[in-house]
Amino acid sequence: MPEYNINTFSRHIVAEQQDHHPGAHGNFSWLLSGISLACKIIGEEVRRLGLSSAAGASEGINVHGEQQQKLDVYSNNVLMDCLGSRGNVGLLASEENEEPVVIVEHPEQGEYIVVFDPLDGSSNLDVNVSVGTIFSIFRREGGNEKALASEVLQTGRQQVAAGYVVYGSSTVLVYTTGHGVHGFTLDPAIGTFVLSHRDMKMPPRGMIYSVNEAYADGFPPYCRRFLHWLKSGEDEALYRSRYIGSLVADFHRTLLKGGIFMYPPTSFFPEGKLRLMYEANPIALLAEQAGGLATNGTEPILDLVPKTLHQRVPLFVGSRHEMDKLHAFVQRPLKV
Ligand code: FDP
Repeated sequence: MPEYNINTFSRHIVAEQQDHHPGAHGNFSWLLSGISLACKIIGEEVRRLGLSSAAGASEGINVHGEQQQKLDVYSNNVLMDCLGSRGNVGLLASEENEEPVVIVEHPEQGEYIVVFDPLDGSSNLDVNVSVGTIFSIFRREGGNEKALASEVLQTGRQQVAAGYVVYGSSTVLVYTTGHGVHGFTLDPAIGTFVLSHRDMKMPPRGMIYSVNEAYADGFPPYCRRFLHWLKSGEDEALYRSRYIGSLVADFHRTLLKGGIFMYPPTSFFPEGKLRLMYEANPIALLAEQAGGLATNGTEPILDLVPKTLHQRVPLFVGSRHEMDKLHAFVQRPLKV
């Protein structure tokens, strides 16, 4: 009989649980399988977009005043349903909802919090560019006097897991529970995520920088100086530029090939555009776990204390070499 060895996402998370939490009852694995199910459903709709009625803008404007796509709303509903029915999720917080949704009030039953961006990069949908889902998982702190909704406001270091799914030329799920970063490719023939990238490491140095250069005149001086250095050819570095404008896809490339992705403060977005809780935090945990780094220019993203669910943050993420170079251009020393 031919040898057969298929390592699926479910099998991998159960093995991780046995290795690192032998006493666990499988609640966490059950939660992650809810995310994988939701992302398969969303991925299928993304693939059929030009054919289905889910194409185009919805009538709604989201909490940030942005035009929602029908698929943003659909993806949000799918995740709310798949995670809300697991029985162990206490709170769900999404880019598309102003406030966190309380699913199970009691922290001992609803022991997890999931924060997510259901469809990141969705302004690229109508031109067939890769989009993604990003998620971040926390444990409920419980037993304190805080309002339920504010339990979500934990630092990135407190994440128990984070990951994303990129709906690109293939559908790839990348996640970490703090024991390395692992990538799984959806095998459409069997409808299962199969381990394809074990223990991913970001190269210590890359040859690509990624930023929306159209805003460069509005960047702080240290960013402009760093950008100038990237293009100078000094240090035997011949950088190429790549910017998709879809965070998950831009980060996925940075994880695999190294280099740096930046969304600095701009004149239009003085605090940066990206969101701390459901964009920067999960990306930062993955980057650190893969040997890279993510900061807001001066502090590691994972150390920032969130004040609100939808707060924005400047994001610089990438290989150690490029991140060190960037910080050398920042006036204030980095507090790492
Ligand atoms: P989008 O608005 O299409 O959802 O935060 C959202 C995001 O995309 C990121 O995915 C992307 O990196 C960024 O915005 C792109 O912003 P710019 O168009 O300003 O470059």
